[in-house]
Amino acid sequence: MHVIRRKGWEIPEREATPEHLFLNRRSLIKGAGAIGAGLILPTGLAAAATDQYPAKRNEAYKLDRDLTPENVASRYNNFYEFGLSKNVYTNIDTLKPTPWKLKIDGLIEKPIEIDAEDLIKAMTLEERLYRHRCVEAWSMTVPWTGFSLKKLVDYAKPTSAAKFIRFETFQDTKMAPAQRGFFPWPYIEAVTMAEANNDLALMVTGAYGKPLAKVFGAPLRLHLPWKYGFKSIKSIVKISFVDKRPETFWETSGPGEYGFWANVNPQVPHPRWSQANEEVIGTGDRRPTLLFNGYAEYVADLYKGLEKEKLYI
Ligand SMILES: Nc1nc2c(c(=O)[nH]1)N[C@H]1C(S)=C(S)[C@@H](COP(=O)(O)O)O[C@H]1N2
Ligand SMILES: [Mo]
Repeated sequence: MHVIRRKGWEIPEREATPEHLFLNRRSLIKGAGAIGAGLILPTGLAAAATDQYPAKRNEAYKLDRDLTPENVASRYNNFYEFGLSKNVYTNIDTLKPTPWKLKIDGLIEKPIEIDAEDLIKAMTLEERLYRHRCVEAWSMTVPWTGFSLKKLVDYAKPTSAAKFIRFETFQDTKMAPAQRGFFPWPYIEAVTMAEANNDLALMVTGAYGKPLAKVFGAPLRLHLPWKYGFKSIKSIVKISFVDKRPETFWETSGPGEYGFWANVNPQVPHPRWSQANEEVIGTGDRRPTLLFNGYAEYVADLYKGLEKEKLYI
């Protein structure tokens, strides 16, 4: 079920959807079907935290296009824990984002366990308008609310041995029956410490002026707007500071197609499709894709000296 009408020349879903190489779609969808249809409701919101919304907009982050309407962005989602189609909003009722234990561990002063709600309350939130570019060659623009990942780094107090941050999503087949399927659950993502300390890296707690809806990865997700969307891990339960580069969910699932760096680059095609342009969801338009998704001035320096790495898959 799609809100977007595709034109003949657009990438067919079956080619642009990464999982197709790796699994039998049917078996997973059967699992997801058991959840039943539900409406998208901003449930699980921390009542005490809602006075943080809407947060003041940080005007430093400018857009070159319109915002994607909320009813479009919240009905076209990738969240494979809830199945492989874009209509996650129909079967995400079982996600329970409150209470939500978050662990922060690894190479830090001392391990932390905190309820996500308490962490969020302790932070000053801001709104940022960001572009989001999925590796499947579609994009949208969302007013996210959150705090810099850098603030979380300060809060965690890593030792100088920490070189990467590893993020992990929940694993719970009661909340997400589709996790019985084929993939190497839980969903894992990671960044270097330099990337984590870049201004753009955002811990997201809300969208569209409200605490995060479940489909967006409540109660806490990451957004890295210069990278393909799969780096922006949802519904995080554990954040670990480590000295070795972690293996990520998509690298493990499809190493020939998805890498650690995943920076947006229109000139480096995916093995099965071009990345030169993107469908702007909800508009019927395609636009040329921008290097680093248009954020090169913020992030290009991060990759000096790493030219031998596969920076763009
Ligand atoms: N835990 C988890 N995080 C995830 C995903 C997922 O399947 N599971 N999908 C990723 C992909 S491919 C994209 S494009 C974005 C989609 O975010 P959105 O639904 O807010 O647009 O979430 C990313 N984070
Ligand atoms: Mo994506």
